[in-house]
Amino acid sequence: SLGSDSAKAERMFRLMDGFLKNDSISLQQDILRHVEYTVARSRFNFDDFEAYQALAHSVRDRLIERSHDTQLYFKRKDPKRVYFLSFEYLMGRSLSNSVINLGIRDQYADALSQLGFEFEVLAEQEGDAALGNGGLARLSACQMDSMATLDYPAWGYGLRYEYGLFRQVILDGFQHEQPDFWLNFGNPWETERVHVTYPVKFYGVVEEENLNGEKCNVWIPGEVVEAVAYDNPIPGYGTRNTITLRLWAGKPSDQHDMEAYNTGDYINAVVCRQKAENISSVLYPDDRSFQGKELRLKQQYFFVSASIQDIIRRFKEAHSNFDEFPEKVALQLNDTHPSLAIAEVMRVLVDKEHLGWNKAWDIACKIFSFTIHAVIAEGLEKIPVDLLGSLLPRHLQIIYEINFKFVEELKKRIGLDYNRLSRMSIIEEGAVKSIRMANLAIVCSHTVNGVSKVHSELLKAKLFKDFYELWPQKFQCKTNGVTQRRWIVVSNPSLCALISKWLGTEAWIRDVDLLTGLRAYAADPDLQQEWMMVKKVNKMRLAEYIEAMSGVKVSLDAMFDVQTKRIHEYKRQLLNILGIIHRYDCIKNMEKSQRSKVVPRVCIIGGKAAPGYEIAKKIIKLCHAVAEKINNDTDVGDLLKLVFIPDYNVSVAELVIPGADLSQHISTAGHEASGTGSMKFLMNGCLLLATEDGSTVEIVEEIGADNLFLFGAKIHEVPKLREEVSPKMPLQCARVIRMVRDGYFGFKDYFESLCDTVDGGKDFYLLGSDFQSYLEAQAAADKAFADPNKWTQMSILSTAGSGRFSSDRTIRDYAEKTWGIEPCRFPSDG
Ligand code: 8GP
Repeated sequence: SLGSDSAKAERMFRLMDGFLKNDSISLQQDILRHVEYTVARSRFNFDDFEAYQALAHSVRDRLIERSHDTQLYFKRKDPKRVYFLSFEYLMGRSLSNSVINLGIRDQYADALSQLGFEFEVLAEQEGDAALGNGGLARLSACQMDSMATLDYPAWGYGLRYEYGLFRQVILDGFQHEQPDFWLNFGNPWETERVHVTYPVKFYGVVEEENLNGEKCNVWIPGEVVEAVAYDNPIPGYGTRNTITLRLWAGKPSDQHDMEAYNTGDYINAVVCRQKAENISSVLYPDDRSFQGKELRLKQQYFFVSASIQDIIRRFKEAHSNFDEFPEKVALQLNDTHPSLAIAEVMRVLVDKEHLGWNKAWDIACKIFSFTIHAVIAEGLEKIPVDLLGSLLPRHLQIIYEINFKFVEELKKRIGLDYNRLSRMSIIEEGAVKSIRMANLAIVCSHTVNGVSKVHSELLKAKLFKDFYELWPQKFQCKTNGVTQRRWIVVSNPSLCALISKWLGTEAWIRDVDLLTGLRAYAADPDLQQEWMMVKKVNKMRLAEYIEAMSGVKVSLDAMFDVQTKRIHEYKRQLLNILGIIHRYDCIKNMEKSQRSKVVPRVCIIGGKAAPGYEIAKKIIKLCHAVAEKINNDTDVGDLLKLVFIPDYNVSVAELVIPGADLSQHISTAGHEASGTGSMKFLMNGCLLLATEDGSTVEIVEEIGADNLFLFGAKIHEVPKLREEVSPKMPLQCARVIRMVRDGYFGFKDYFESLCDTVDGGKDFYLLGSDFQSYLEAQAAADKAFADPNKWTQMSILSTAGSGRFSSDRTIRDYAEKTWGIEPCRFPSDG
């Protein structure tokens, strides 16, 4: 018999022979074992994809060990934890990132080569996990990496969409969307926790009941869906800590089925089962505006309810008194999408835990913090009251109650200023009565964060002015950051090695401020020479990819000028394309003898348009039409090429960013909350051509205005420029628009409405008024590029100044100033 618990543990430990080993032979054995028993292929006959699967499973084993250690340690120490609620995560691939963070990349590469495989080739087999749209979603992924690396006791929560962001396919220059059924070949990283499931209720009615003489509300649901947990390990770098991203999937509830089966409606009962799975099936692909759709609301509540149940269960394992809840729990709302969590926490504390309203509200106000990623009011989520009332009747009551108490309090503070009261109310009256989710989040959260300095100031001065005047102390700024592990170490190994060589240490991978040490060598000819070599190798890799994707051969001597991000009018890809047409026009009209003076360019554009966003789709088509013309013009040759990179995603970004010389971040000032792409390019020594918007303003503070190319109207100038009755269209801009209108690139009628957005009298995004200064910035970039040493020095200084834009800094800031949590590091770095 096994006897006592410790004897049991002892014996199990001996049976398992300690932890998995990371020497070459053990790794080879593990991989082969997974080929044979997990992938179920013969170890004498398996292809690259099967080798990748086996490899991934062997890495996963190691992640699981660490994740168990971490969770046990957290449980023992019982620190305050942060729960990061985000509707979207853009994780991309996991293999390279995992082995690098585990510190066993070289061991794996060696083991694989002994088996006749190349690590890089197998890593290419992995598909992207694209459970998000753009900036916000990739930010969540970067922040998870930092939370793990900095040893914070954190959990990420989200939804396990079966269809991630659509795949972009280009046919004849037009975008088509195809479903991304990313789980087709299984997902080796996740673990389904069949026992971690929670019922999530929808519809039904609320009844008042009498509980020990007190009235209480009981919600009788009309539908119950089970949420099942899928855990994804997030390893930290240089630590054993491995935290968890828990994603929920819909599963039919037995409870609900029984009723249907009992009524004899067997077929309908089975159909109902499928309906449950639909909840988590598809990601909404629009990052522009909220969707007042029932399924979207269902998704939001589904993930919020399951997460809150999980958090409360964990709390109750160690505590019985809810007074301690705020000492143990911080809940971070990543934008408004999870803000139903506020109503849900209130419902659980009041209706189920019977704490009483005031006490419950006091607790809620201490645990929630909120970060907003939007700039304009139109981007804020509003949920029609009727929709919420039918789907979540009890939550609607709770939100009304929160609002009633808030407005009463407000009247005491500001008097009967009805305009202001109605602006601040959580309920918006009007044709469609709605819940303003941002107002709900602000009223309850102890902290409201913007994502860059200018964005945070705009929130205070415009979007949430009324709230700022009421609660100035709530408003903070947490400038975004990105993880240098993914964006240098994984995606640019040659630059990583070069930086470590010159700094004499790899410590910058955890302590990114050390990058400033590169400043001392920025003018050193040896470093410059090596730096240029690294860029060349990365450009070569990118050039091969471009040729494979588009058939266009590009010259490595040309400046690689990149704009990759979601396609939006405010991000002004159209300005870029008009600038390219202008450049083309200039080359065409130049004396042949002058052409040798032109700095050759490869213009690279990539990004997805929301499926229903017509103008954005026309911008993609225009890019292709212009590319077709330019790339086939022998007059122009290598002086100018334009390529559109299809299906831009995280793994494509990992290839594109290290190979860029110049990158464009040219939003109309006041429209980009932060921008995080610029930070990735900056880290990779790419020079920026940018407007003074979002985080660019802070980048300028860090690297100096001399080391990038700024142009365009400033934020405070924008409203005045918009007021001009008929905006001046500079001749050069008018000329290129005319070329498009006249059908120079074909599709005359199709592009008409696109041209109207610029010269149709409104020019809301100020392409016309910024055009001249855009061309000047481009000319300055050409001039700088013509001097390779100068350019390389600026490039080194860009990387050297990028430390402030690491998500490590952002997360430390959140931990200390917003969440009140401390590192909890597993005591070993083995
Ligand atoms: C983005 C902002 O547009 C960008 O400026 C910022 O850098 C990024 O968030 C991270 O803070 N916003 C979104 O991606 C966004 O609102 N997405 C919603 C559709 C989910």
